[in-house]
Amino acid sequence: MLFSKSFIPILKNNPSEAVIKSHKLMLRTGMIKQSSAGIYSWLPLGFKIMKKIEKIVRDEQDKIGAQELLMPTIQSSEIWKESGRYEDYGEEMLRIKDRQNREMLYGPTNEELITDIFRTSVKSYKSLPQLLYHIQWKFRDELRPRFGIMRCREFYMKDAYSFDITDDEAKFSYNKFFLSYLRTFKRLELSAIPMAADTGPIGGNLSHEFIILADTGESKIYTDKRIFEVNSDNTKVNKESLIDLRKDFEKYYAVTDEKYDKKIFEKEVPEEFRLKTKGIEVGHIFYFGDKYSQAMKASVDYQGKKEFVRMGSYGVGVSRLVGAIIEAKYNENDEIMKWPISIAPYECAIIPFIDKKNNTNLEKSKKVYDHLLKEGIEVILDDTDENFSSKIKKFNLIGIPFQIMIGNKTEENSFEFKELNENTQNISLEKIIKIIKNKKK
Ligand code: 5CA
Repeated sequence: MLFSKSFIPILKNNPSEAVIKSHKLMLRTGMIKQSSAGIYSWLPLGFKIMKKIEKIVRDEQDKIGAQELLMPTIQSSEIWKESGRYEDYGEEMLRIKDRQNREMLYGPTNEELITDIFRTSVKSYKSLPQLLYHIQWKFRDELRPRFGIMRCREFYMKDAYSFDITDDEAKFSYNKFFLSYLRTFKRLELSAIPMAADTGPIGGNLSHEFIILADTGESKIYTDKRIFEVNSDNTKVNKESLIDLRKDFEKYYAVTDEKYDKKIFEKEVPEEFRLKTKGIEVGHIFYFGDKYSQAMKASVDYQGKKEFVRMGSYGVGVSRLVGAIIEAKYNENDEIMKWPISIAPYECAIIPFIDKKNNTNLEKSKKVYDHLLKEGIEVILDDTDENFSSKIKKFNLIGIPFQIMIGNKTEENSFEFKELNENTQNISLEKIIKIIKNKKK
């Protein structure tokens, strides 16, 4: 991409309406544009990042054997009346009438719709377990949308649903998602901790929120610091290993506000390990047994009778993750953002010093650009005649992890090269390519 042709509407200063750093940076670098309260357009830079996050989320769902489908954003009120949630959901649900005066709604979540799909198609326990997911826009008419895309009204979510025959099997499914979430957040270079949580309007009695620590987070958390040391690498996807994994985490106190009990916290956690802080909820998983299957009559043939299936649901805030990663990675004082390479909008920026009278630097840059593209590196070349130091500032904000600077002193095959937050080095193009490719592995 040539910067002159890109659609990245950068603002000179931080926008005054934003209070947290992710919101400021997203508006400033033209990642999003508000269209009305809590509703945003995703501009190319922000959209590219979100799509890369989505790909990692999808990949980890596929790895535990979940199958992707796509349900619509607009749902009929009928199925919500069956489950009993049509009234319960209250004003957060956006209700719409079509031209036949039928009551419709913009889906805030999909337990009902997936249960309806399941019950019309699956008849025997032999088809279980079924793990189904989709990645789709949701709408919740939040009373106070704020912090940009962190708490907005229209957001992009991965929601998965599991169907099993027994409690034991259903918990195995739950634990598969538990592991897949740890893996997903690790690939996004986030340290997310699973915390015992309330189930709210989704229901059930087993639930974990996955929280990343951030002062600007809206969830209050109480935890034993030793939970950060738990290692989930090399966990196999079998019942025993997954039960052990849950136990490894659950031996440490880690709860959200609604579950907090001061007495238990102080009894279970030695003082030096106590941590009371705030965090951002990036994922939430629930086990609710036959709550929906019974209400909506979703049963399968099992041992000569009809048995209501046991269900769980599993959400990741794909659009919220964009903001959460900025909260975790953006150094606001130095105005340097560094995206993990796996989700960076571009992997490398070429930043030439451009002299209007002499275009040798631009020509050198274009050669490097072509070479990197041929090597499969995603690259953006700043061919504008903005001054060099503001170009550097701009790329520090955009957060592309590698920069190549090209000036009058650049020699034949020795380039000023830097990984953000590291020192500059003068090295050959071959070495640069090697470093970037290594990082991508
Ligand atoms: N049906 C369940 C699981 S699929 C469910 O809806 N869970 S949830 O309500 O916890 O939402 C899942 C994830 O979506 C949350 O963990 C959060 O990361 C994200 N999310 C929820 N509400 C918003 C919002 N208003 N703005 C941005 N992201 C949100």
